[in-house]
Amino acid sequence: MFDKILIANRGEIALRVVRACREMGIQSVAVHSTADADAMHVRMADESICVGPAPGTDSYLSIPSIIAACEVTGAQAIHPGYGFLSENARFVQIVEDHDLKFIGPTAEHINMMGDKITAKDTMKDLGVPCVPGSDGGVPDLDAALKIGEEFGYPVIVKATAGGGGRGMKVANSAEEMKSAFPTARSEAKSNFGNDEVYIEKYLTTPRHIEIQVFGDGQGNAVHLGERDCSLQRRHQKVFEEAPGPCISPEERAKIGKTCADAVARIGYAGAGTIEFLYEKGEFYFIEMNTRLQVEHPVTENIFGVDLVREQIRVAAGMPLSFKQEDLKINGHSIEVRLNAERLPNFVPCPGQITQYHAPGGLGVRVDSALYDGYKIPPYYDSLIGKLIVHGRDRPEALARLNRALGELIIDGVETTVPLFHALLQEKDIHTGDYNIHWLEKWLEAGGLDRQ
Ligand code: MV4
Repeated sequence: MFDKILIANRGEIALRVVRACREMGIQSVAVHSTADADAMHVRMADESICVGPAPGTDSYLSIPSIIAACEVTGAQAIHPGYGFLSENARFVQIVEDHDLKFIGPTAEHINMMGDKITAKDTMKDLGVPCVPGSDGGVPDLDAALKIGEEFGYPVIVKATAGGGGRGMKVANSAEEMKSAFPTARSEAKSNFGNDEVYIEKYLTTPRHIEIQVFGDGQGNAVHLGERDCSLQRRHQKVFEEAPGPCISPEERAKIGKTCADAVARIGYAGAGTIEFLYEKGEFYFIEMNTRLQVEHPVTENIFGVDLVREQIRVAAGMPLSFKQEDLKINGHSIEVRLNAERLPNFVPCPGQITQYHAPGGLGVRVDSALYDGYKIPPYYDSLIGKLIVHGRDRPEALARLNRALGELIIDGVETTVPLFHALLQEKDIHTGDYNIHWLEKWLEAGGLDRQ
């Protein structure tokens, strides 16, 4: 096992990794920008080192600075958290070239899933159900129009180098395809430096269901069920839950086994998330994320496992500490993202926290790097914490979320907390009757005003 791990991240996720390290008896090294010298992750780690000026590109994303920080502190492994360098295959290669361990999958697997056409081809070959559409890249408008006729409109044109909602164009007719295709292509070229695009049947009212998988890098893998992350605004998740309110135990076992078998076959190492659209009882693969996700705590809650601890064990060459048959779901968990943003337009709202009080009690977890007097810098993502509740069933989790939100105090900046109070008034949230468009439609209809 490693003696010392460097955490190439900030905020709540850096703190999350510090906690796993401490429980495992591993020394932790925080890195920070000049703007984060007073950050909680720096205070809580065993050591810290400055890696550059405030902008992320000059600090948390600076590969030479992160590698140098490992050499200076004697860290043997790097945990990337999410975002920043977590899915950067070039970084992983450089880490390995310096005889350090990257806590995550190989550069090869990151590249495979980073290219969305390759990811889909791979998954299809492994028996994972995919959205019907083009067989790989679509070279020109003529070919695009043929695909449109074959599968029927609406279809969606996606950049192979895109993902997470970036670089997509919907075409409702052949006429619309005449502009959607060239636009998608030129936007892909300018945004990603790669103009290759593919086409899928556009699913109009799906849910976003993602399967948590975990591989040991030796050909063994398990799944840890699904999360429903359909409540999103502009591809930013705001509310996530596990298990999915609409997924039966039989469906879970079937899609879960398909996913676990797929990642086992490719020899995948560490945590991964296989994203699906789910409509009318069918799963359609869209993308795989090769990192630990923001919403991993809901899965940890219902399975009673520490996913960061498992990531570290697997990176150190140890086996998974559980087998598929050990993994049983206990209750229901919901996460809400606490962002320093001003409603109703979700405008980032950095500034000083004048008062902070975290809720507590049975079934309440707060993953946050906030403290009284903390000054949220304007340079990074607006996520300032996550409130995660666990109950014996979904109604209990919702009641506990309501109770915990009532105890939470964050003063000095505006946050997304009022959004969750409003959502908890909605019948559809209580029945679980929502899809990927529900939140944006509700916001447009003035959902926030009708409290
Ligand atoms: C789709 C789709 C409908 N049909 N693909 C958006 C993010 C990226 N991961 C994939 N996305 C979508 N792909 C087909 N064939 C609708 C979306 C989509 C979406 C997906 C998940 C969660 C929220 C979303 C919001 C808008 C569109």
